Amino acid sequence: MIHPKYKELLIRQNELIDRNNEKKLDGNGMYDRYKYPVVTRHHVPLHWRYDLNKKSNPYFMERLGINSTFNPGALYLNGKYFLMVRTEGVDRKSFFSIVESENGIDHFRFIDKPIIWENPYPEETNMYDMRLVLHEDGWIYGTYCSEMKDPAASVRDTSSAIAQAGLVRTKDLRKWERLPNIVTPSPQQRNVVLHPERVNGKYAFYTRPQDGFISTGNGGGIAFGLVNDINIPIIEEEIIIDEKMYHTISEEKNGQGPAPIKTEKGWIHFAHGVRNTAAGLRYVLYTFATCLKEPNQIVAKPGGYFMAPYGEERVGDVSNVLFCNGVIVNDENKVFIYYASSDTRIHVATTTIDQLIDYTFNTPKDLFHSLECAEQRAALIESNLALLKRENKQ
Ligand code: M1P
Repeated sequence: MIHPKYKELLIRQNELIDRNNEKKLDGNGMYDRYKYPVVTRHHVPLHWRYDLNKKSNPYFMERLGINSTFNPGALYLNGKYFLMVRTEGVDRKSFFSIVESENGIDHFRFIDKPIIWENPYPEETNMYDMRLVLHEDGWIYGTYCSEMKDPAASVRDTSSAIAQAGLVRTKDLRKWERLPNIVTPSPQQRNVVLHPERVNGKYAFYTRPQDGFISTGNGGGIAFGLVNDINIPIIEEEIIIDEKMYHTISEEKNGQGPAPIKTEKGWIHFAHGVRNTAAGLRYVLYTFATCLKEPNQIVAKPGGYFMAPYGEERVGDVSNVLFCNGVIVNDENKVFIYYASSDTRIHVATTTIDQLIDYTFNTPKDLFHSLECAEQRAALIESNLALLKRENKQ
């Protein structure tokens, strides 16, 4: 017999999912934020968490609880908005599951069951942060972080880990094929993203070489590498295209977000930059553009960040983190930026291709030194004061 509490909780959950989202009114010309997160752990279906049977679960306990839902890959398919959610159980293990919405800003619902595929890597312990890409070869690929215990760690060391780039593909988001892990010259990898088109006839990847699991060490920066055969994904050479840099938003490390967006002016990339603070690492989102023909050549890069954690977004399991690995451009060229705050829940921000181009190509560069930055701002102030004077005279 179904526990009577189920119906009660289901009504409350449906109210949460059916609630309309609202654009916040304090937009900055770059994007608009929304009032409510689009996916939280409370959106996860009750029958994924509770044993509904009154006999085996008399207190209606959450038997397999969910801790958080974050860092989703995103895909626009047949006019619908899909997110591949990093769904983390209370046991700390993340798995992938899909939510779907008709309009991209609210009413996201989990579909089917957690995603499962045949696994040739029994040592893989955790998996997360999938980037979804509809490639020109017709497959939908997912690259993700495949994590395992460091086999070289001493018996007492129960936290050292190795991160590698996992690769899967599908045609329908239901049946998944696991390909071999992507091999690179670097000992560790996270934030590996497939470019949607072939480059020089090859599959192209953005990577993030790193020496350690948390610290990138000597390997910092977003890199670019080519693969001859996607079924044997080996990147022989990684060339850094956007390096981490002293006293910037990506002083500590950075990483490609979702696959770049193709525009008439170039590929627009979202990436995260990480800096150190007395309170720990701070993750923000920035953009840059690369050349249409050579997506490993940066042609524009605004100074500073595009988005940073704000208000309640600043608090969560890993506070002060804004992370984006999923973006959608719909048929009307409206851009949906799916970002997670503080490794806890998922939000959306909307903008347009025109706004993104204007922001990425016309925002002043980082000049790297305080006095030069002050001069840059003084020039803006002077030109504005002159404009105000002219207009006020009329
Ligand atoms: O906790 C913040 C982020 O840390 C890692 O990102 P990166 O590899 O760039 O440091 C990832 O574990 C990511 O999932 C997480 O949001």
